[in-house]
Amino acid sequence: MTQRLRTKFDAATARSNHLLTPEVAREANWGFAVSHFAEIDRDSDGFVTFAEISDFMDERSPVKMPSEKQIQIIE
Ligand SMILES: [Ca+2]
Repeated sequence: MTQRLRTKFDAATARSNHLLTPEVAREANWGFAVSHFAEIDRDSDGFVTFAEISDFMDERSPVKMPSEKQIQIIE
């Protein structure tokens, strides 16, 4: 998942110094990044870094692992 995201991000930002902007996302036909840009860009500086989109994807992942602290082992 992260590797695929990395590949997509790198491909999209190859000519933009590894920073994603709405224009770069649009040129790459990356609709998801275009439509969620404001949410992904947490510090609202107009650029999405890989760390930002990676965090965003982790948080909205449907297979998010429950916290280990919440798992009770029944003996
Ligand atoms: Ca940002």
